[in-house]
Amino acid sequence: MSSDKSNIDLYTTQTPNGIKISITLEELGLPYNVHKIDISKNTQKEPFFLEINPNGRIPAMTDTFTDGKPIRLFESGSIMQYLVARYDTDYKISFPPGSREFYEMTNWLFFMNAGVGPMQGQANHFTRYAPEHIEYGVNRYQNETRRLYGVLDKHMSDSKQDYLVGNKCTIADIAHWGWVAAAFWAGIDIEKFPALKAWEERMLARPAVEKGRHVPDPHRMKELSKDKEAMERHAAQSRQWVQEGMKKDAEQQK
Ligand SMILES: N[C@@H](CCC(=O)N[C@@H](CS)C(=O)NCC(=O)O)C(=O)O
Repeated sequence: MSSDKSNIDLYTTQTPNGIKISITLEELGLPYNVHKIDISKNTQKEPFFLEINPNGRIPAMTDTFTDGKPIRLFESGSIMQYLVARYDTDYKISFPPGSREFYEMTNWLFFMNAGVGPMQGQANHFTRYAPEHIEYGVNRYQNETRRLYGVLDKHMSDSKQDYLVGNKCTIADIAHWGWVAAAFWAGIDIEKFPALKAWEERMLARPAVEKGRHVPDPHRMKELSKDKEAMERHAAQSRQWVQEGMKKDAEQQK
């Protein structure tokens, strides 16, 4: 039996990595079931979830593959590549495999997933979640994130196009959006990157970004960025479970 129809279950949390997938699904107009994974309660480390993503991190996804059997997907970049390869047959948010633009889109997708995501994630960690202020860690990761933002800003400003590749919103743009929209959380001032800021706002005006960013919970980064007390409360709550999760992970490796 073969299946061309989607049967998508998305396991996610409302984070920059999680909303990459809900926004992609909304852009493609695909139906999907959402399973909220509470990372503050370590649900991502439960056996049922590790069957889908052995790395114990969101986002993860299952679908019925073309052979009619279930397929699991993990790593946000891999999930996005799967979704466009299988369902974006009109190249609404991608380019034909083998084309020049396809490889340029892949360049920026990997730039996000191996560069901006990990560096900004560590900047978040040292700026918001570390139990003590470690100047070296804060500087190292904020500076590296700023450097990467500078690369993006220059690219947007030099190309004079609306999106990262070929003047079309693709998975490369979608992958970056949630991170750039949360720059302040890592201590990065987006005003210093005007072309990138304009791109971030252009992306937000897209109906699929507006819909997908609120999965599975409301995206509150814009509001949070204007409220210092709420920021501190949010950081304190997150710090607690991030530290507990790290302790559990370390104990398991002993
Ligand atoms: N490289 C992974 C990163 C995934 C990731 O770090 N997810 C975070 C949330 S944004 C997570 O699940 N954290 C829970 C944990 O660290 O246990 C991807 O792109 O999918």
